[in-house]
Amino acid sequence: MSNIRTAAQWVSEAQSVVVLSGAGMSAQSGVPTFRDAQTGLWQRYAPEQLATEEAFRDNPAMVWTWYVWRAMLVNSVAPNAGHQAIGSWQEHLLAYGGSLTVATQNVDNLHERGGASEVLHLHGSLQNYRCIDCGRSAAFDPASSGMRADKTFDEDQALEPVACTYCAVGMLRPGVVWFGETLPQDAFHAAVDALHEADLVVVVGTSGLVQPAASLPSIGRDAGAKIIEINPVPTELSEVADLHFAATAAVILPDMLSDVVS
Ligand code: BV8
Repeated sequence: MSNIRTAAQWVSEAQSVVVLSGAGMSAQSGVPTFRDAQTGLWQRYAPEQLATEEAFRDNPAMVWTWYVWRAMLVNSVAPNAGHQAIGSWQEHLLAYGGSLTVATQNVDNLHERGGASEVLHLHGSLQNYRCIDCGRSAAFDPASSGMRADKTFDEDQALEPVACTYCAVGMLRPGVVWFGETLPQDAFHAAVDALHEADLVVVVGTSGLVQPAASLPSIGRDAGAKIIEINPVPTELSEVADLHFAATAAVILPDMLSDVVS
């Protein structure tokens, strides 16, 4: 039986599914993956160097501009066929007493805009902002910055950080998890709990380099779930997978799910 037929068979039998996604899930929507070469202002930095509190405190204007540009880009693109297939699959399972949990490393909202609900954001979200000093949540609309949502970045768009209107001391920071910061424990433990009950885990669009998220697929395997990986290239996680599709999310997910989603 072909791999796609095997996967479709597993999909038809699955009642408790977990989808673990990374930046590759959003690539075909036009959002650069996390380790794609940085453009413009950030060309000389690895993302790991920018996505830290230290980088923000050292150069708040540069890091703040990076996040506002990413938020504007996400708001200007659309969920792809892979996001939509996952949203429809979740709806199908819920209608028949099953469950599908999406646990994503992505800070965009494309799973939700593709129809998925109760999405677990292991690394936070670009939709939320808070004061880096007093911690108070703050409403911030990236469009208010006047920045263009271009696919690449022009340095003339550099922004000044936004001051907290509550304490008037701190600056607003994005509600993402920076390197060296702990993951939101409620989201992480909800993902672990779902993996303990899973009979099928689909790992899509992640290089498997960032911990502790990269350890999650093994929890599913140890709990007896079948593991499917979707990634154009082999990754750190490929040895955990029962099936690896060297393919892209927006192509293979609709194909694999064609029997269960309209
Ligand atoms: C923490 C938000 C406790 C910000 C991000 C062991 C245990 C615990 C921690 C560590 C550890 N070892 C090291 C650490 C430290 C660190 C870490 O993992 N470092 C790495 C670099 C080694 N981890 C942490 O700091 C975490 N915190 O553990 O707290 C602690 C505290 C102090 C000290 C120790 C421990 C916090 C990690 C979260 C960081 N924040 N994002 C932001 O976005 O700006 S991580 C960032 O990486 C994004 O969330 C991204 O999603 C994520 C993972 O990357 P991927 O999603 O995999 O993306 P990538 O570009 O790498 O790969 C894309 C893949 O898609 C590729 O494979 C490509 O082939 C594929 N692809 C491309 N196109 C497609 C496709 N696939 C399908 N279809 C396509 N079309």
